[in-house]
Amino acid sequence: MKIIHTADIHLNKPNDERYQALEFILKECSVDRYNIDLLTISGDLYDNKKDIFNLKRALKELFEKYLEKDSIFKPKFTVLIIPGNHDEDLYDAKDYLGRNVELLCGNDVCIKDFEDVRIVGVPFFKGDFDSVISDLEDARVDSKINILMVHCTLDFPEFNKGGFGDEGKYRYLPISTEQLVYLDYDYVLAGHFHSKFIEKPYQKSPDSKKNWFINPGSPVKVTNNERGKRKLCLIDTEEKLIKPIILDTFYYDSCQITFHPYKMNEGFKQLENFVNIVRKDWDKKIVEVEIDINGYISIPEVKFKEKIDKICEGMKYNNKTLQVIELMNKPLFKRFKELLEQKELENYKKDQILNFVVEAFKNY
Ligand SMILES: [Mn+2]
Repeated sequence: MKIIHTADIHLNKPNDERYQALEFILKECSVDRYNIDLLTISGDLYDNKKDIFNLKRALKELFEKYLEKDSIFKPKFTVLIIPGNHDEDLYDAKDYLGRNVELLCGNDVCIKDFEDVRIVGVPFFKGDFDSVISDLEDARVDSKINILMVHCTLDFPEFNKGGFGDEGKYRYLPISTEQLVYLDYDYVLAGHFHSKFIEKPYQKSPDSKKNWFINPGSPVKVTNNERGKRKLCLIDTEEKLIKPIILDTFYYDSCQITFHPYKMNEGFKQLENFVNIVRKDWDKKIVEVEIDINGYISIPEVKFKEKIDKICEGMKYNNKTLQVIELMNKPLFKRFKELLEQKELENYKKDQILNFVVEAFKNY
């Protein structure tokens, strides 16, 4: 079975960047290249209940466009959705979002069977994962590949705070690796951790089968914690393949550049490198860029700004640099620098010392 897995789209209103991201995902699911059977959305499809009525109507149209119009696309995949902590109250078991779109909710544990795969969904609840462990044990079948859909926090070190969008304070539905090992599902298709794509194996013992915990990260920028291009996860259960699909959806990227007065070119080069990486997406208007420039410069401010403007070509930046030409020309500073250069020290150490001296003497 071929699956594309996503979560945390946080839809707000029809036709914004998040909504466009969902359309982008459905397009990806419809292309022959992937030929998928299933799209899984593990929670937080909706952001909040504001405008939910219009949103559901728009969503139904969108799903219909990709799942029902046989002439344009090949609507042969199913969509499975579980509620997350943002949208746990926003579903009604009677909601109809289109053909082959199914909500796994209404019970503590929901089962959807395919030929050789069993999907078990846990709709989000504010409680203890232990309370559903025995249901999940019962739901597992040996004759099939077992896949768990859950919106949760896991005890992996990758799950540090800041990665949950704007809800870093809360640890929703904490699950431990021991619990997952005990349950022994082949794949856990998770959601909730926005910032990073995580694929992590876990197993009962070194010689037992390898299971996978997969968290795709948000497929679109929700907050500035989600940095870099967004991804989906492609899973092929027969080929045992797990692969990120890099998306052209709206994302956020940032850089901080510290200028050193005695090697200005390095700073310009770093900025150029960053701008080159995001330039294409900037032109396509799919990236929000934040550039912070700080440190000390040894060329006149006007010249510096001209150079930065030329590199950034329209991208906005924050310039907090301080010009220290006078200090650089002071005989004492020159002498200190010469002496430092003669020392047998690693270059980065010399930089650190010089920075410290510039910092200490900048006002003299
Ligand atoms: Mn979320």
